[in-house]
Amino acid sequence: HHCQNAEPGYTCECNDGYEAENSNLEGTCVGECRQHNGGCDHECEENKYDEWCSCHEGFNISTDDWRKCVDIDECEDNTHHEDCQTCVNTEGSYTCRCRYGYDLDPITEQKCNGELCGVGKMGDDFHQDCHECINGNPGYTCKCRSGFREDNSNNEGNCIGVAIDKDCHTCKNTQGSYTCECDEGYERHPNEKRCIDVDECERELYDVGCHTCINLIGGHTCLCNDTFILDNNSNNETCIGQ
Ligand SMILES: [Ca+2]
Ligand SMILES: [Ca+2]
Repeated sequence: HHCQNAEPGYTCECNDGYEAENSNLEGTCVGECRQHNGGCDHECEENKYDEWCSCHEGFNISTDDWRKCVDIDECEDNTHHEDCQTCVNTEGSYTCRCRYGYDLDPITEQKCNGELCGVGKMGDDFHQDCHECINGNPGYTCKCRSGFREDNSNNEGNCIGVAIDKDCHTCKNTQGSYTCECDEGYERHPNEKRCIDVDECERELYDVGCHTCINLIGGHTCLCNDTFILDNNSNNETCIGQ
């Protein structure tokens, strides 16, 4: 700190807390780094003029105390990797929480790797019944060939059979599509894959003993003339005399 000419070289007088070391021609003042690590949390550094503390990677010198090291919150100061979906600060570092369909990079643990469709294995990373895998965020969705519908309801998109109308009574699978068979009293809609009621009255598909035909969904019944009643034994589709 203060040098005096000497023979040979020079000697030093040091500030409080420092010791002169004149074992070589370059007299230096040795501070407390050699003793209690200079009070530094991490590293104590010094030269012949001064001493200072430095911190390991991921830490900064505290603004309150130059000896103290404080964790850098990489999440707060946005120095984390942009592919880190949810940044999680840790002491001296940070890691990431990844959304469904993404994995934490095993080497850095500081980004999320996704792209299930491009790099994934069919049947493993994405559903084997996914005809055309499209990377989503999160996960993926599927585009399906005609005759199939997309089921992305469970984050595990796939293409399932066909969209069966609830009014298709008995669905019969065909190559790439399906057809419907209908219960008695119904027939296939001329243009749509569903079953519709047959109007027996309009088509005169009723018994001669049915005095006034009344159409019902899935069947029909009759109004009977005076002194006649519906015949339960004929499914209420004819009138019998009392
Ligand atoms: Ca940190
Ligand atoms: Ca009917």
